[in-house]
Amino acid sequence: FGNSATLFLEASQQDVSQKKNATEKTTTQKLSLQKIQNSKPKYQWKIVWRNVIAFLYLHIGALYGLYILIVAAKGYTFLWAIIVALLAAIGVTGGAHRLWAHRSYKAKWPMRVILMIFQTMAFQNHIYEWVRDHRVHHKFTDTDADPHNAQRGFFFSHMGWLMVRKHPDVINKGATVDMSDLEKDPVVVWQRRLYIVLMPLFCFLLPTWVPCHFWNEKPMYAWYATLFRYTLSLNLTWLVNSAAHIWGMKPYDNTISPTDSISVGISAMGEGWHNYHHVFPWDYKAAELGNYRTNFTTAIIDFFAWIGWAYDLKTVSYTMVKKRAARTGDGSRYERTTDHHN
Ligand code: ST9
Ligand code: ZN
Ligand code: ZN
Repeated sequence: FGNSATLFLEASQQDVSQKKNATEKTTTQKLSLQKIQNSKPKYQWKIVWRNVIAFLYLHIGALYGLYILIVAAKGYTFLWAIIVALLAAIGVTGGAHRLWAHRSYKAKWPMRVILMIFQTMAFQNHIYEWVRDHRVHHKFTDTDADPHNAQRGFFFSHMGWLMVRKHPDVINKGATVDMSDLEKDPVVVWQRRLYIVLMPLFCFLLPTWVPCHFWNEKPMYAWYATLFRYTLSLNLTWLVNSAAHIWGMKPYDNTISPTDSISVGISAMGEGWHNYHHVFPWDYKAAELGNYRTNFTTAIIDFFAWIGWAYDLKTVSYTMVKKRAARTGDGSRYERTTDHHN
C-alpha cells in the first residue's frame, strides 16, 4: 500500500511537472518570438543634422554664388567654375562610375590617377565608398537595400538619403557585394587613405585659390563661385538617382524604375540613359548609342582609347539589345514581341 501510495504521488508529481514544462515551453516560445520581433524593430528615420545643416549652407551659398557670378565676379571666374565642374563630372562618370563601379573598360595608371583627382574634385565621397553604394544600388534596385531607393520618393532618392542613417538592409545586404578589385587598386586605396586631405584641397581650396591668384578675384567671390559649382554638380548627379528613376521611357526593361531621359542624359554627361544602363551595366557608353552630344563621357573615354590609355572597352551588340528590348521593353524603341524564343 505504502509503495503504491508513493507511486501515485510520484505519478501525479510527474504529471504536474510535465504540465509545468509545457507551459514553460510555450512561454519561452512566446518570449523568443517576441525577442525576434523586438530585435527587428520597425525602421525609423534617424536624421543626421550635421548633413542637413551642411546641405542648407551649400544651397543658400550656391544661390548667392550664382548671383555673384552674374553681377559681380570676373568672367574668368565663371569660366573656371564651368571647367572645374566638367573635370569633376568626368571623374565621376568616366572614373567612379564606368571604370571603377562597372569595370566597363580598363585604364592605364596615368589615366586612373587623373580620373581619381577629378573624382576628388567632385567630393561625392571617395571612390571606394561611391562604388560600394553604387554597386549595392544596382544589385538591390528599388528595395530597402538600395541606398537611394527611388520607391521612397523624389526627395529621398535625390538628396534625402544623404541626410539620414542608412537602412539596415543597405549595410547587411551591401556586405554581400564584392569589392576586392578596388582593394587591389593602389590608386583607390591611396585616395581613400588620403581623402581627408585630398578632398578639401581639390574640391574647395584649389578651385577657390586659382581665381584669386591668377586674375585677382575677390576671395569671397571665388568662394561663393566654388559653392555654386559644387552644389550644381551634386544636383545634376543626384538627378540620375531621382528623376532618371521616376520620369521617362523604359525601352529595354519595363519592370524596373530606371528610365531613359534625354534631359538628364545631356546634363549628367551621358548618364541619363539609365534604363539601358541598368539592363546592360557593363557597356562603357552607358547608353545604346554613342552619340557624343548626349554622352560627353563616351567621347572622353574614346579619346583616351585613341591615345592608348583606355582599353578593353566593353559594349553590347545590336542584336542582343534588340532581343532584350523586344522581350521586356516598353515598346517605345523596339517593337515588343511575345515570342520569348527569338
Ligand atoms: C554624393 C554621392 O553626393 C552621390 C552618388 C550619386 C550616384 C549617382 C549614380 C549615377 C551614376 C552616374 C553619375 C552621374 C554623374 C553626373 C555628373 C554631372 C555633373 N554596402 O555611410 P555610413 C557599412 S556624396 C556595404 O557612415 P550611416 C560600412 O561598414 C555627397 N556596407 O552609414 C560603413 O563603414 P565604412 C557628399 C555599407 O551611419 C558603415 O556601414 N558626401 C554600405 O548610416 C557606416 O556607413 C556626403 O554628404 C554599403 N552600401 O550614415 C556624406 N554603406 O564606411 C554623406 C555603409 O567604414 N554621408 N556600409 O566601411 C554620410 O554622412 C553618411 O554616409 C550617412 C549615412 C549619414 C548618409
Ligand atoms: Zn540607378
Ligand atoms: Zn551604374
